[in-house]
Amino acid sequence: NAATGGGSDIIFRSRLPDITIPNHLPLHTYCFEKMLGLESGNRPCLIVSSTGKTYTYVETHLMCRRVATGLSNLGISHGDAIMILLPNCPEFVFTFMGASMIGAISTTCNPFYTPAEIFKQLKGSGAKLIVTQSHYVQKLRDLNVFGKEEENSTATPTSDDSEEGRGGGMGKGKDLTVITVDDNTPPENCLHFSVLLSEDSGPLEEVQEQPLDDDRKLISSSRFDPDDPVALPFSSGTTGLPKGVVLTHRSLVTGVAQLVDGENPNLHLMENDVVLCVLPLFHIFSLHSVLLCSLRAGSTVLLMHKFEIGQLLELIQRHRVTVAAVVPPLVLALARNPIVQGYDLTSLRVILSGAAPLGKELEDALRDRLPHAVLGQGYGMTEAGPVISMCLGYAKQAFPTKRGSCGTVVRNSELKVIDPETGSSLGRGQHGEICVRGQQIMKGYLNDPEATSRTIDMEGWLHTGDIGFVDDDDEMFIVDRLKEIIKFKGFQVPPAELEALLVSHPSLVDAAVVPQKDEAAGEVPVAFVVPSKDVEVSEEVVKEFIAKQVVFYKRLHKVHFVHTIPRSPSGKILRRDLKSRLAATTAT
Ligand code: 4UV
Repeated sequence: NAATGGGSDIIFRSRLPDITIPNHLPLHTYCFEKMLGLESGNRPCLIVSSTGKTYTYVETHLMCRRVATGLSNLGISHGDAIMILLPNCPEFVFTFMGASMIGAISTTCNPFYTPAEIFKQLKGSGAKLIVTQSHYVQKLRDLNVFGKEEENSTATPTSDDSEEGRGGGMGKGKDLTVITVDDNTPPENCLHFSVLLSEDSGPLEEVQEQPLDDDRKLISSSRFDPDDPVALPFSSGTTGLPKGVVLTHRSLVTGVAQLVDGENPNLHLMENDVVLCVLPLFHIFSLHSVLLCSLRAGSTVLLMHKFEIGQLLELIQRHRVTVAAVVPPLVLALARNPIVQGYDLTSLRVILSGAAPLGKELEDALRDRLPHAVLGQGYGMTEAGPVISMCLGYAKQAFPTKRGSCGTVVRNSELKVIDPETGSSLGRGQHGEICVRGQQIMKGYLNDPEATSRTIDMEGWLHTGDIGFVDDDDEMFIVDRLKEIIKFKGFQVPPAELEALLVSHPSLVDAAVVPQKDEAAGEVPVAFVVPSKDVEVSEEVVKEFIAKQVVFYKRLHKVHFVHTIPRSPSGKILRRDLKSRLAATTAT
């Protein structure tokens, strides 16, 4: 029985035994550890779906090392942050792993973001270099990040950022290097990715595990601490604006090992697996559970630049894809789109859905279509490093699982369910807030100790803001969300960000944004706004005002005009009231 009462807490654990995890290693050393040998080194590591170009493990590792040297030559060193502003492509992988090799930190950013959204992440992360594609460079020009020559010729990012955008921090631009990866000549003031690949740059001082018996290494410039940050994705967590989530080498190595290491791995990936990488690598689900897990296991990653159902089906058929990580809207497409029947998808043996709730009917529908595949869910959160629970049907020696389950807590980790009011821990079948503890969780939010201590308590428990329960077979079910976040097709929509934009409109005095259920997207953001006295403002104007400033999935789907926003005595928006008001209006 995996539930034990440690002190007064009822703690749930995996059905798989704990394993030894080499989380003293740097992430890149750990990921490439098994695959650089004579035989395995020539196995395919990355396939670029648009061109069919393949990189073996040895080639991939070499490219990562060259990029590490190149970054270093451009002045990036241990502890520096760089931004990866790219769709899925091999350069994403080379840059991320190359940065890891020199102890630098990658902040991964959505290239579809508006200039203002990119700017906030750039400023928040303190990134010194950006790797992107030529056609996103204009967004950076709008931010005035290119220094003197362009200082007077660009637009301000947004009304609320304009001062910082022009004056301080990133806006100065002189310290920022922009690198483009496409074949074209790089735009003005940018460098081409090939500058990172020069071969005559001398030996690389790769960060290495700290040898206990070698004093020379201790004084080398490549000092490495497993608690150094390596990735800095942004997430709004349980409340507020997006924040930098500090994931260290130790957290990511632990997280990957919890899934793919051990005699009976929870997610059994093999060298002959072809793993579909269609979910964006800038999100932690794909970065961790597709890319890093595949590298460690020696599988092949099929990189898809963007989602298009016909192309996706064709690729699964052509490359005999065996493992697919998906989000519920993709399950919907696979289960319901009639064109699916025209393709041979029998190679698929594992379908992993995550990042948002998967309806049981949808699960059944896909299972009917693909009876030979194991369909299940993983439940994760950027801050949790990221995987909290994973379907045990994917284990080498699989366990039976139930529909609707989000898996079982991963090994080498503890989970408890608490009463959100009292904080006391609850037993099986009881609904409460999910909390998780283990070496995989984030170190904290970057430069935000307050938000960190609100999320990770004194005993090391990370409070997820999700409501769920654990059943008699140790399976987890998520039933609700305490926290503010809205999930549009698995993408985060932080209400606080939209509310701040709404109240910056001269005709609005107060605003609240809540999720509304939606068949295709799961949830969509809708706003309640209070207009200024005697001012006429239309729904279209408000929608357009937001649409101009945010990425497509944060756009408002409906605006309700109200006299007041319900708030608690302390001023907190009573979101539940608004959500039930919404449920009542949509029901009629
Ligand atoms: O921070 P985030 O955007 O993070 C994620 C990560 C999901 C992952 C990661 C690795 C995996 O292997 C995997 O299977 C899934 O989504 O958003 C975190 C919030 O998303 C909701 C929940 O509210 C989290 O706190 N969420 C994530 N997965 C599920 C989910 C799920 N399976 N069912 C319901 N809600």
